[in-house]
Amino acid sequence: MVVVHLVCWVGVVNAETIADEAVRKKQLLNKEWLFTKDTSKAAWQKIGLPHCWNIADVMDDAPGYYRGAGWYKRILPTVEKGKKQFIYFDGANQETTVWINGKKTGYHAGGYTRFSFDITAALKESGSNEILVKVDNSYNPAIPPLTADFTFFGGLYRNVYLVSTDAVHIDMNNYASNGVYIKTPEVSKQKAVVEVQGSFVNETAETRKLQVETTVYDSTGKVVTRTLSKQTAQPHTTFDFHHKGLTISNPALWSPEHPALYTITTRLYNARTHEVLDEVHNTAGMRWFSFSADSGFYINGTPCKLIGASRHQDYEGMGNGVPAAIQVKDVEMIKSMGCNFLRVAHYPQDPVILETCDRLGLLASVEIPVVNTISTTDSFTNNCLQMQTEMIRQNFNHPSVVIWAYMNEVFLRPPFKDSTINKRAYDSSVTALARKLEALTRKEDPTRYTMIANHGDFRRYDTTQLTTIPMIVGWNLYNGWYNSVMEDFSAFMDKHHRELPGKPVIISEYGADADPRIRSFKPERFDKSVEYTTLFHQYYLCEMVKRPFVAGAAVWNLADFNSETREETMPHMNNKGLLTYNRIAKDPYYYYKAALVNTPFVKIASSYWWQRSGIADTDTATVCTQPLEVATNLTETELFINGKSLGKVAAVKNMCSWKAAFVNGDNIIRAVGVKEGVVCEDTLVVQFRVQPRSLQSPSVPFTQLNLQMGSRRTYLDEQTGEVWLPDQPYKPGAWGYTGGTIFNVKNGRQAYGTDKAISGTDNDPIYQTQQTGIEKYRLDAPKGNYLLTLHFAELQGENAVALPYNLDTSVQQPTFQNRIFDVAVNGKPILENLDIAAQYGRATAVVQAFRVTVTGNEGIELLFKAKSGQPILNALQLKKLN
Ligand code: GCB
Repeated sequence: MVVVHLVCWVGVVNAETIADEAVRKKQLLNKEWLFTKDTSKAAWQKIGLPHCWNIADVMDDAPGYYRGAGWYKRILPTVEKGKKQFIYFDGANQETTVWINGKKTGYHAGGYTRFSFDITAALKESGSNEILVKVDNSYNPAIPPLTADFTFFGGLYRNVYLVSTDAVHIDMNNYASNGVYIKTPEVSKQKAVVEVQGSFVNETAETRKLQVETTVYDSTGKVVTRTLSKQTAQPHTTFDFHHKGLTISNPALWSPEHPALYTITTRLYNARTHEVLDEVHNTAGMRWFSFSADSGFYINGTPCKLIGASRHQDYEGMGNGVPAAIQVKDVEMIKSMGCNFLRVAHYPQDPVILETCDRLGLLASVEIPVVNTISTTDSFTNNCLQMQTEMIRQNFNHPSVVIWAYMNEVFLRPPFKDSTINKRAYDSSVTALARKLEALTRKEDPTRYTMIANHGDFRRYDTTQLTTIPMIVGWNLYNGWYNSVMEDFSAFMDKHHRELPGKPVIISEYGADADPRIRSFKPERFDKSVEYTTLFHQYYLCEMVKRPFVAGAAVWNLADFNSETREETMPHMNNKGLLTYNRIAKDPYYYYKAALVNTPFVKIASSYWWQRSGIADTDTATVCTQPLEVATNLTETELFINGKSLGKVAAVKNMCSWKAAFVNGDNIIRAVGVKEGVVCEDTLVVQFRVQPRSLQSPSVPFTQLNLQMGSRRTYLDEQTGEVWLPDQPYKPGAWGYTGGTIFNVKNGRQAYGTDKAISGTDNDPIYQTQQTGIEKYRLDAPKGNYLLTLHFAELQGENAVALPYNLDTSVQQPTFQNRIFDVAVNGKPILENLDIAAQYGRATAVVQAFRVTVTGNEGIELLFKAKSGQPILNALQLKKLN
């Protein structure tokens, strides 16, 4: 390589608008692909990109999903003679091999970074050119991630495009970056100094006289400054250029509030003819920033607490093959929540993500997917280094990026079960890998900070120096969720500050699961209720805000995401999202918005919870009183239900709460706040089913009752709109159980029923709790014909597993005890010798429905008779037929 030092001049600036990258031709190749998993069967199927082949199998009851090869082929567009042709992949998971006209032209390892190949030599000058691509998402011990709490969806799931250039062009062979790197070595309010560096290539057989020009345009397209260098380029040679000292006076600074962008264009000219041979545009932002161990993050000299979320890239019904517009919306949702930070976790994502961060003013941390564990091999190390280089070079110019990160909880799943691995040797391999990645990152980009995200085992990461090697320590903390109590979170942050006084800190993760179908008036850890998660976030945010040394925090996670191995209430999903899998806001999203935005904000927090049910306040009442919360940044708001004011209530931690009396049917809720004379309001229609307290109630005639045994939460079946209520001990005139205890897989410690998925149903929660040892169930139903449905599932046994990421392993599973029992209704046997485990299997939904007629005052009485072990009941539904 010939390194050329050139004299630059900063020219007189003229008004001029920015042209597109008109010289090189970029063609999107997302259509007309054929796909198959099995080339031998020739079952090619027409598809378009983005494409993901695991959409269905990650959601079914069978464990696992297809991890193997997928083949794609298509005919390439006609190529212009004499041009260079490069094929670009924005991402394919995870190993990709490319053949052009049967000739192998490239291989890439890694599922989340871009890659490109020069395919010119393999193309035919006439006739059609076929591209065949093999993508393979099999486990490969040399490629991170090896394990993780997310699904390794296979497919050609991002854009593919063909770029054709002149034989003299800006370097296309630099880790799929655009070959131009922008630095701002000096930025102040008065002046910004820009440096542009890159390479260009003369792939012709002739010597060429060339010019490289850098032009800086402001956001209106006006030229701010320009520089030019000249080079006589020998045949088949690559040249570096380095344009220094481009100065912008009184620059428009880039910040979360004012994300001013400049465009920097690099043009390569034929010096003789002034023909433009190649051209690349980059956006750039003028800003400076720093992290302090005592006072957090600063941008342009101003303190700025980084508050945001992490984002996974998958979406309901699409896996990882998500169109750009939907991805952009995710970033917009973070911004509109009032955040200024995005942790792009656990891997680099689609280019539109950081482009949108630049545009909206979100600061970003990006990382490679070294998650849970590492392989101690050279090939693994090399792949990590390659990914880190790709990530940095491909995203170098984004002003939004302030952190390059490279490890996440690498001591969570160490491979000690493999007896060939010695703990001490493993620890030192992790340290060595961290050192290599740190050194590489600092060399590649001395202008950003580095970070490793650790789980809450302080000593483990400290003794292995993972708290010393990076510039920022990230802690993923789940006190009050996976372990201990919320208050331990505050203690942990203080411990960091005390014991690692020189280290800036970011809470790189915190969160709790909220299954949007589950609600509770007595929220508790692990119940999966939205209410518990809202309390969790209120606590965490307030505690972080109190501590200036905490530079920032990212909620885990922006949206629910697929993690195929997870079980729990919504199998295969991680429900820590502030948004659902299809991006509907849950209450905590509105809590954050209320806490973070400055413009007046009033929102009925539980807008997702518009189908409700509850028991009437008294035996004769027609209403049911339940809490209702409004998220706001005003000091107080007023709530109206069906036109009646419930009064003004002061906000506590950005929430106002009332007890609202709901009537049967539609309830119109209106929340109103006023700030400086401006009225801000929100409305919601809640469909409420008032459940009579007494089944004989004349005021609310009985129609239907859905009960979950052993449960303290309500559950909405989103398909039927039926709400399942917690059960109760028998109350005369009403209903309830006699005998037995609430099933708890961990003997009363920290679990909520079982967290094992239940096969044969989508309504897992109604089967996951249970009354064990039940003797009798009585419903004082009035005269009539009924459909009585009993739901059972065997929850005990060695198959029941703890939450996959539960760090508390101290609790033991009870051993399986066989159970056989009979059930009779009003003296008539309806189920005999029911042996659920033997007849249906464990953790499987069993539904038994019966018609029951009540002729007088006898009601409905179920008797459970044990033949062996203890009888159980998981849920019960009673519907009045006539
Ligand atoms: C973590 C991991 C993340 C998981 C998350 C969870 O600490 O970094 O990948 O998804 O916890 O929800 O368990």
